[in-house]
Amino acid sequence: MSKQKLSDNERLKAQSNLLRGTISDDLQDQLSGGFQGDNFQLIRFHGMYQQDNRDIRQERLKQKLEPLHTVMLRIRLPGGIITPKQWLGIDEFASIHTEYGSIRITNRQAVQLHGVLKRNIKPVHQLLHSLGLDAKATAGDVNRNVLCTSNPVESELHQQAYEWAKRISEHLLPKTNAYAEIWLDGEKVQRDDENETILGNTYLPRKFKTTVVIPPQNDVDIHANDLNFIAIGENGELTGFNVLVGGGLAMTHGDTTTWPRTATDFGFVKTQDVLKVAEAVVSTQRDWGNRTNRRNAKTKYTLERVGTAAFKQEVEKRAAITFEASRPTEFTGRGDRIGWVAGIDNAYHLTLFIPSGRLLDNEMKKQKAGVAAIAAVHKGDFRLTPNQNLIIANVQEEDKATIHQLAVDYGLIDTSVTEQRKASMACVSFPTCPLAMAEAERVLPDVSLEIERLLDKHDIGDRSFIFRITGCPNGCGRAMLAEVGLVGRALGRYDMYLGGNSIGTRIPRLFSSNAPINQILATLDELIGKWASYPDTTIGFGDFCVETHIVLPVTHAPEDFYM
Ligand code: SRM
Ligand code: SF4
Repeated sequence: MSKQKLSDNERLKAQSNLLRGTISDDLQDQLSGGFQGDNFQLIRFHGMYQQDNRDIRQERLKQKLEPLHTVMLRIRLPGGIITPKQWLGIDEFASIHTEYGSIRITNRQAVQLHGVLKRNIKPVHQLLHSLGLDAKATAGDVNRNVLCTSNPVESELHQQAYEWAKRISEHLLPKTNAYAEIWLDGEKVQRDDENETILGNTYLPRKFKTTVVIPPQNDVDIHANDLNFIAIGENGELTGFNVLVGGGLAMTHGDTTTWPRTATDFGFVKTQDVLKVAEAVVSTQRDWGNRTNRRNAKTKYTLERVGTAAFKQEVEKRAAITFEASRPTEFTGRGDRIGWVAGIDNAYHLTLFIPSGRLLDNEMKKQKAGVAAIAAVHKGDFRLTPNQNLIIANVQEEDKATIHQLAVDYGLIDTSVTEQRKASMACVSFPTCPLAMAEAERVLPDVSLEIERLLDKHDIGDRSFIFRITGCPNGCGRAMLAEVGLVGRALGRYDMYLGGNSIGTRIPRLFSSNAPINQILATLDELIGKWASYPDTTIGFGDFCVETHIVLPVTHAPEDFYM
């Protein structure tokens, strides 16, 4: 492989002077709203993507205007925890200085601000800094925002697990001073003082994703991630983690050298070895990952190419540890428990269902204003969930009524939301995502309504299945871990995958290709009808599809994925 030509991103990283490029010069050029040349890619390492509004792109082209360039900025929040004060700062910026005026909770527990004009980019980074936040490494070929199971009631382990998510995130951050210099007017440092010992001077071959998860919840969807730490506790004390490596969901239509893959179990490690193991997995992928073909550059492909045993052995060597046998664990679900729950610490937590994580005020709803109103009085914290919802966490008994009333007043509590709707997810897609092939977030409400009608029609309105739509095969909506997953092909047309399971441990299989939504719904009508009349009424829809041979299970992707 070393003889093959490196991908252009490798040149770009090598020539970037540790991620500085000429971003500062580009910032001065207010004639163009965009970033030029390598800087277009380099700003990603600083948490930003250049975008334009695709709804008005053609119109601007007709008028011979440059696309209205803005950036989408992604804020790093390990474990998704944010204080009310930080939220209020972001909320004000989103209202005044972004094209869409929205806050988007992502399915990796981060916040995205869409439509930030060039002149507002430096101010927003400075604002984040003043709030104790940053956008470091939320994009680019680095370790991204580290996820942690969000439900604080689930176990006494949450605080300990969350601390690990934060530590792993900090430990694996780029060490370059570029972010401080460019955005925070930080002092320039001597290049010799910057040492990218973990990521290397050309960073990773591709994006890298890490989670910390507390069974029985698999809300973080471990199999979408390169590196996972499954918390193991004894009597409320965290003793260590089972480590899983090499998950990932993206593929490319028509390219069978790309596929989704579940992560491989490497074994158990004690807490004292966590950072060593994280570093060893990252550095093995750094050195062994494919730097010639970005389509095959993620850890999942490295594992398949070198073999899982060889990769694991190398990690053990680098971390100077031996994995013990994984401890038994069981996942039972992935969803959020919407509504109030009592925590173990005499505090209460209110999980709000936020459709596709989009907080936006308009004539119909004022949910963004509602969260801001809660933030103004809330003394606990907020937690963003990997299902794009929001938890008002650590509410004291005496404050419960106030918070509840605010949530009701602003339409943040809607008891009519069905279990099916709660089990559904979509990626952002149009109008901001430049890679979108089909709608996702914007069609989810209508498609969900139709699915609810089908469940009612077959008298099983009390049942639900994990349903996800993703606007292209990059798979951001994690459709490739759904019981029914739609993957965009073209406007209005989707591939339908069936046979994932409710706990997210099985990849679904292609059932129909390039179909319009009405055809997909007609197929679902028939299949849901069969599910409704199946004697075992406890079986999930994905398992039903496998058990009745509607699809063959994918037992070992990649081998049997394209069968
Ligand atoms: Fe993603 C690229 C949105 C989670 C796989 N993703 C993008 C971009 C930045 C488009 C781009 O490159 O220009 C999208 C921005 C759209 C917009 O306008 O906001 C985008 N991805 C999202 C989010 C916001 C979806 C959401 O609705 O929540 C999620 C942000 C997470 C975060 O906070 O960091 C998001 N993306 C995912 C996931 C799911 C996950 O990680 O749990 C995946 C599949 C898992 C995986 O990585 O295998 C995912 N996104 C991708 C890929 C394909 C990567 C690959 O392996 O080939 C791309 C394209 C790329 O990297 O080249 C991509
Ligand atoms: Fe965009 Fe595709 Fe990701 Fe959806 S899946 S946000 S369309 S890159």
